[in-house]
Amino acid sequence: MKTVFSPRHAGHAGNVELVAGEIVPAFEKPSRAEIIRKRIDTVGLGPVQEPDAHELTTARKVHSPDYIDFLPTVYPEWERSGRTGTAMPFTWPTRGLRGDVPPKAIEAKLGYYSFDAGATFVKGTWDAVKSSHDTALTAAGLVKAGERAVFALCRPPGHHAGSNFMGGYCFINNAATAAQWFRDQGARRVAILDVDYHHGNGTQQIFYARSDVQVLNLHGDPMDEYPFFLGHADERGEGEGEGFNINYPMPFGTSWKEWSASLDAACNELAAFGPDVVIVSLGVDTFERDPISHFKLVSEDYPKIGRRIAELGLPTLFVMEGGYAVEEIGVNAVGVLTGFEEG
Ligand code: SP5
Ligand code: ZN
Repeated sequence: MKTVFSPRHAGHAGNVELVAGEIVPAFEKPSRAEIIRKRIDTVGLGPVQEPDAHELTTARKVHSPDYIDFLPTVYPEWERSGRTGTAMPFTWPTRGLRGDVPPKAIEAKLGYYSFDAGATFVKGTWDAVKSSHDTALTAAGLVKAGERAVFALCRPPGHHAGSNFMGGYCFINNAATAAQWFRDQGARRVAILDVDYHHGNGTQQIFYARSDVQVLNLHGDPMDEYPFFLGHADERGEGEGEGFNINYPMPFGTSWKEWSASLDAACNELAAFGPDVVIVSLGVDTFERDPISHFKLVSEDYPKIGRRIAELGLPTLFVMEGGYAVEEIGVNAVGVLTGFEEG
């Protein structure tokens, strides 16, 4: 399997996050991608290439153009306003406030275009975000050109980014952008299978009213788990999109037996939809020792995920999302891919 990977992800480094009242180093850090990259060589998964630069025209179809224009301006504006360090939102236009007036001040814009404080900026963030976007589209191009499956080793991840909001370490929704790109290239239907521990709230929101992109999400129950405010089983799409969004929320402590039953159900729905291509939002934060998650998958389970997806017999684009148990992230993420290749 070919991999697309950009060393430019490393510019998005040194960020901090707020956890239970304390500022700590962000869990989403460069070593995640580097360890996966090394594991690809260790197991001999296949060649690794850098992405080609892509225009943001496709991203502007799944995100609002003003949101895409905002992202590269954040850190320069943050510095112009006299600040240093990590740029992070801290004021949001919630219920009863004016969320319809785009503000001028950078700290207000950060809140206007986010749902939490988890998407933070340093100097190299925009360049890394753009390289992650380019990685997904370059990998999509290889699938279109006939590869059975390609791995987009994206960093930062994307599935929490919605049409006009960032959050949860995500800025541009790489999987959604790739789905739109496949549609524009003539794919009639595209399925996104999101196996990250957290609900892909951005991906759901982007495609919620569409019937051409099916979105399937396996995740921690939003009654108890981040991102909390979306991802319930009764969210099935709206209008044209009714029936094309399917959620599989699961309780803390879920292990392979129950998790794989949801994966099976999702794969059956996916097969019935009959897409031309599958995009897997590949998070491995379902792992038993993930520091911020509560599922109980073990390393031996990840190849089984790949084998189940391979059974679909469809062209497949794997897009890297979350996973914070850094020591095992290479074994687990690449395990899915080797499992797929054996399947
Ligand atoms: C792409 C992705 O996986 N994003 C996840 C963002 C999660 N951010 C919120 C994390 C809340 C962590 N709870 C603290 C537990 C630390 N012991
Ligand atoms: Zn996650």
